[in-house]
Amino acid sequence: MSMNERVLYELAAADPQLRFSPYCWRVRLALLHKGLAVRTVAWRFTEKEMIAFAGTDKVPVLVDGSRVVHDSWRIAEYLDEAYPAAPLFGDAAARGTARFVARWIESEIQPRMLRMIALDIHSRLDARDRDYFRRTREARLGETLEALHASRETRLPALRAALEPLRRTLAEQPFVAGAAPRFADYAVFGAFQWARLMSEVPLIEPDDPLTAWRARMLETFGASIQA
Ligand SMILES: N[C@@H](CCC(=O)N[C@@H](CS)C(=O)NCC(=O)O)C(=O)O
Repeated sequence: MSMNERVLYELAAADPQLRFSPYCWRVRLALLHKGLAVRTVAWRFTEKEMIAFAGTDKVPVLVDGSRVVHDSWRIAEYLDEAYPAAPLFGDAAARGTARFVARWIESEIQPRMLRMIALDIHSRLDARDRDYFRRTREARLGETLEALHASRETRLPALRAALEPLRRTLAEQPFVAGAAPRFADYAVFGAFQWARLMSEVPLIEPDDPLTAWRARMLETFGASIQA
């Protein structure tokens, strides 16, 4: 790896081109936002030694020349510090509110999504990751992947209801951050990208303001996020 190279380690499915981590998508969009080129590396759950140099067992990991940063939020803060043009947050107050959006999505929305798509994720994983994913997620969720899958229709209304704050926001303004997309949008988009790429389950209805927002996001970023 050359000294000035920028590399992003991203979670991949059996198909190495299928990158599905919600946290990795946040960073991919942040880099696009800033117009920074990156080489991405496919990483699997069980390849812990590949990212041990970064002092973590989770992706995303960004290597930017001599800097190594992990954790999507810390990577976003690092990018704004190192490349102030095209800010991901704005001022400190906007960053504070974006933090709330990211933490809300992680704690309230992604766990609900995971319960709906866990078996679909499992079926798309590389063979060497499947046992690890099943063991860790069944322990975390307290049910088998099959049991979660069988009851997912009954949980869909509660997920849609939980999205109401977002729905009301996007009925009043085009993006989560306001007039244009910023990191708060990328935090939300990562979750939907994860679900969309790994499962067929329709989480949002066609006439939902969230559907129109997602279309605006896909339009803004084009082919690079439509995989
Ligand atoms: N707080 C971290 C969370 C990162 C995270 O949970 N990454 C998942 C992929 S979505 C991971 O690498 N998990 C490894 C594992 O479960 O062993 C961030 O925002 O980057």
